[in-house]
Amino acid sequence: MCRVMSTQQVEHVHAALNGFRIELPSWGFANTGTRFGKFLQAAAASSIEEKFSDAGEVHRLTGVCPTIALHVLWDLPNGLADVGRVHAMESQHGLRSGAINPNVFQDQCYKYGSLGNPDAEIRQTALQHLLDSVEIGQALKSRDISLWFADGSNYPGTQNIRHRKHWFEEGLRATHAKLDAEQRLLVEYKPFEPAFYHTDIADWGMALVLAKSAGPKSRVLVDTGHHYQGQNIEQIVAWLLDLDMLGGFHFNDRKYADDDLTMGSIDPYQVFRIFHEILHFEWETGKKADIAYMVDQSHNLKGKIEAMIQTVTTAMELYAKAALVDEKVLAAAQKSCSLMDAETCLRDAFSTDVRPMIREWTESKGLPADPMKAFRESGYLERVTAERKERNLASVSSYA
Ligand code: LRH
Ligand code: MN
Repeated sequence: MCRVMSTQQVEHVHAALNGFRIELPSWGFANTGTRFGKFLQAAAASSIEEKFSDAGEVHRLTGVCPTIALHVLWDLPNGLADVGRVHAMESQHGLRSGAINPNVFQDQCYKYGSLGNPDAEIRQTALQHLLDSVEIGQALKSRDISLWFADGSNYPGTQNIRHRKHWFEEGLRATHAKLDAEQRLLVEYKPFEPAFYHTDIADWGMALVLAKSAGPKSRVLVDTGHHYQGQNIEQIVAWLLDLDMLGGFHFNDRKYADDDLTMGSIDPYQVFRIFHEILHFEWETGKKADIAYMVDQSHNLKGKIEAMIQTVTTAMELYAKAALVDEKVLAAAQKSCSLMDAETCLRDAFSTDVRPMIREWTESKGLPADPMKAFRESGYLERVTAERKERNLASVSSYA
C-alpha cells in the first residue's frame, strides 16, 4: 500500500534505523547441511578469516551488522591462543566480535549431556569449556556469552530430570560467577532436537528460572525457531520484557521445526509482531530495551552471502514497519477495546512499503541503495569462489 508518509513518520523510521543493529553468525557463511547431506558451495567460508571477510562485506553493503557471533570450537579451536588472529580480523574487516557461543554438544563425551550429564567429570569438562569461553569473551571485549545446550534424553525414564535441573543450576551459577562487570549470560531454550524425549532447557519458563538462579547478569535468549507450532512468540517476548529478562534473539524462519530458514521468508508478520511488542514497550516505558538482535541461520541451498544480505534488508524493513505503528492511537484503541482500530494500527504499518524510506536512509549514510545489486556488481563472489572452490569442493559430505 503506497501511503504518503508525513515528514515526522519518515524521521521516526530513520531514527529507528539509526539505532538498529543485527549480528551475523560466523557459521551462517560456512558449508552446513542436514543429516541427509550437505550441498557444498564453492564460495563458502571455512576459516575465521573468510567468515570475517564475508561478514565484513555484508556490513560494508548494509551498514547495520558491525558484529559477528562466534562459536568457540568452530572459530577459535585453539581457544585463547586464537584471540590475536581474531583481533587482526576485526581491524582488517571493520567488525567487532559479538556473542561468544560455547560448543558443549559435539564432543563424544556429551552423549548423555554436558552440564546435565550424570557423570560429574563430564559436567566438569563442560563447565571448564564454559569458563574458557567467558575468558575468550573478556579477551575479545565481547559482551555476551550465549549458551545453548543440546542436553536431554530420547526415552522416558532414562534420565532424572530434577537432578539434571540441579546440575544445570550449579553449572550456570559457576559460569555466571566468572563473568566480568560488562558481560552477560544469555540462556537459549529449545523444545527438542537433537534430544527427542526431553530437553533440559525446553522453553522460556525453564530458561527464565535457570537464568534467575544463575545470577543478575543472566537473561533469556529467544530463538524464533525454538517454539512449538502455534506458540505465541510475541507473548513470550512481552512477558520477558516486562520481567526485564529479555537478553536477545536468534532470528530465522521456519514452517515446521527448527528449520533455520532465512528471516521473514515464511512468516514476516511474525517478526513484525515481535518488533512491535519491543517498540511499543519502549514507547510506553521510555526505556530502550537492552536486546541483542542476532541472526542464527544455516543456508543449505541459498548462496550464503546473498542470504545474509537478504536477511539484513528484511530485518531492516520489518523493523521500519514496526516503527510506523502509531503507538498513541493504538494504546487508546486497546484501552477502549476498539478492536478494528487497534488491529488497523498494525496492519497499516505492516502493509506500508518502507523500501523508499530505507533507500533514503541508506543514501544518507553513503550506503548502496540496493545492497544485493551492489554485491552482485562488486565481483566479491567471483573472487572468493576462485580462491575457495578447490578446497570446498574437495571435501566430501555424507551422513552415514
Ligand atoms: C541450536 C542453535 C544454537 C546454536 C546453533 C548453531 O539449534 O539455535 O543457537 O548454537 O543453533
Ligand atoms: Mn539459536
